[in-house]
Amino acid sequence: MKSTTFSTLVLSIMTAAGTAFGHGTVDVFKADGVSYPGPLSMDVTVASGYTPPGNSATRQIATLEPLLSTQNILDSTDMTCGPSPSSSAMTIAPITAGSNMTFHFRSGSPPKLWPHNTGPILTYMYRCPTNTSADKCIPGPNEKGWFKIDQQGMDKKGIWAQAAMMQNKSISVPVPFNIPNGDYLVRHEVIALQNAVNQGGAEFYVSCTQVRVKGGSADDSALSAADKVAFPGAYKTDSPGIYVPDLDNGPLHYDTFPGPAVFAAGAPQSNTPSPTETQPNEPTSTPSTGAPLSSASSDGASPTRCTRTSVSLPATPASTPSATQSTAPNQCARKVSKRALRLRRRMLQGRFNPRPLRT
Ligand SMILES: [Cu+2]
Repeated sequence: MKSTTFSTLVLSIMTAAGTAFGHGTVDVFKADGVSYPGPLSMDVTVASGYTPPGNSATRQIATLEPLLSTQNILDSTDMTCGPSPSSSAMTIAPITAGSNMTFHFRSGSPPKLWPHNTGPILTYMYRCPTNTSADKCIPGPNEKGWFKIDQQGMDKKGIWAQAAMMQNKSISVPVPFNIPNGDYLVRHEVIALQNAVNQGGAEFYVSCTQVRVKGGSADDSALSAADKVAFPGAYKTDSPGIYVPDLDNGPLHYDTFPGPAVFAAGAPQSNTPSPTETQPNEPTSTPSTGAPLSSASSDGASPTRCTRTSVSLPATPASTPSATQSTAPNQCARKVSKRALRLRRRMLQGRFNPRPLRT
């Protein structure tokens, strides 16, 4: 079967090319209206005419290649802040509690579009010890100090939050309104699941950004209820949400994220979804008052999301209610499966057409 062999060869070449030009890291981090460049990856040859970033608040990483979800890698210190990161970034970004920070991703240098549209985006924070500024803050590898502040999977239409990144949009992450003032590391984690039908196939893109929170709590009590985990240590190669064996046949939902529940800022009830939206280039400053979030009820009757796998593009920025961990069976899956298949077929037919990269 010559043609089959040829196709396989072409696929291999495409995969290799995708490896060379794919993957990536933070391009622009934005907080309190200020944009900070991402770090220059150490494995990227600087093209002529390309100016390396200046005052990055994000720690440099050794490579744009992903961390794969083998147990060895998940147990390595690369899972803390990315592959062999620098111990410090150039600056510390001030950020107001209750506001949104945004992450824009690139692939390669000079920047190209983020290449993946399948998988969730998770964000953690680590409170630096008293009198340790964020640029000198090094979490211990077994230290349970990371709490999850956000997770974005799919919206009700089955659009992955990550699909917006492939459309050159930024991902908006709300900073809890009542976390203690002071210095933190923000651990941002994009998980690409397109190969997650096999254990070890998920790709992790991890970064640590140095921030200084103001406008939050004066004391530390708010964090006492947070479910804190260690990186490495929080994930297993077969964790639900990392190993997704039925990805290609479904799942038509993604309702179990890896890691702990999202820290609920000041909310006594644990099932209040925090509104997380992908809002390109517009970090909205919406200090939360601690009142129950209206989106829970206005969104629809059920806190269970209609979620499914899809490779389609959002017509509008995806709005992803990021509820706390839910393993409830998804009642919407069957209803939307036909549409998911249609969207997937459309993608395969090559109608996918990302907008040109911004300059
Ligand atoms: Cu990749």
